[in-house]
Amino acid sequence: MRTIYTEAHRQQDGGHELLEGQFVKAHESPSRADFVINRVREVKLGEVLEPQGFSLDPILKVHDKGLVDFLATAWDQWAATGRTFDALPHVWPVPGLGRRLSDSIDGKLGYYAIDAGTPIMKGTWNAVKASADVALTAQKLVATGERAAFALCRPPGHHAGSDFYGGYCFLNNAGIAAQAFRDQGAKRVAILDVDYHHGNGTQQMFFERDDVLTISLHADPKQEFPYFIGYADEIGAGAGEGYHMNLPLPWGTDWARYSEALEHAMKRIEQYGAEALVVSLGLDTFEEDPISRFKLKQGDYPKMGERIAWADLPTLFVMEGGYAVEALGVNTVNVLLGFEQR
Ligand code: FKS
Ligand code: ZN
Repeated sequence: MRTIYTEAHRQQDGGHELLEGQFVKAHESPSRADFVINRVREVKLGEVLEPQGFSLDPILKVHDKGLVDFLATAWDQWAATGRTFDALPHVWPVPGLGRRLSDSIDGKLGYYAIDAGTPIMKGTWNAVKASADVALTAQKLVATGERAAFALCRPPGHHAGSDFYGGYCFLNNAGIAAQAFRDQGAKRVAILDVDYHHGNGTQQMFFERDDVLTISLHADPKQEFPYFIGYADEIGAGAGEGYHMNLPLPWGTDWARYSEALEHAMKRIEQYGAEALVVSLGLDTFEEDPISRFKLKQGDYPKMGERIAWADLPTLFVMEGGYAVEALGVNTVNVLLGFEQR
């Protein structure tokens, strides 16, 4: 399978994130992609190609212009106040406070961001736009006949919704790609999210739609970020009722338990009759992940890839999370090799 990758991701290189009350070194770092691309090359997974440059149109199909304009200009607005460090929000429009869009960059950051873990710096927009281009380029390969492709996106995307960013994500690469499949004629598209964290942005984007089935397997929001969403009773609304599925799993989940949920998800995707599958591929379900609490092992990832392949669908893998960086390359490529085995 071919991989789409660009060095532009390096321009997203946050210093610190606010994690459980402390400023810690950002987990979502450029070295993550280095380990993955090195492993792709080491096992000769396939050709590695640069992304094409797309216009903003495919992004604006799923994201509000307000968010996109904000992301494109946020650093300049921040820097104009004389600040030389990363931009983070510190106040949020919770219900009861109102939600007016202030002229102040601090007001705007809180308006669009869901957390204080997602720093914006000078190169953020370049990296974010390039990451979406990576997804769109890989999507095109699959839409034009390749069985599968790997979009080595960084920064990740599944926490970003139509009008908000956060959780290390700015634009929803998987959602943008799924919409592109639709616009190119696929009647039904499925998104399977196997990142450890709930794909809240993807859920929000497609919640009222039946043409994109969204399924997320993740740590129970009773215990884990993003806390406020990701529960099993959220099944879609309006025309989308029955077309979203959350499979929350407890801390300590191992392959035995995980694979049952995956089986359930894959059966639903097969029954849905999807014409294309987008996989939000996070590897933070790994037992050694520093911010997560599942117990998947290195040898479980080929089995995950193999099960996904059984659906026999044109499949686009989109990189999401995974913070045990030294194992990230092996684990990611293990899923892709397992997929190809079938
Ligand atoms: C809870 C702290 C959580 C934020 C976690 C963000 C996870 C991001 C991700 C993505 F794929 F988007 F990168 N802090 N104890 O892995 O889901
Ligand atoms: Zn994650």
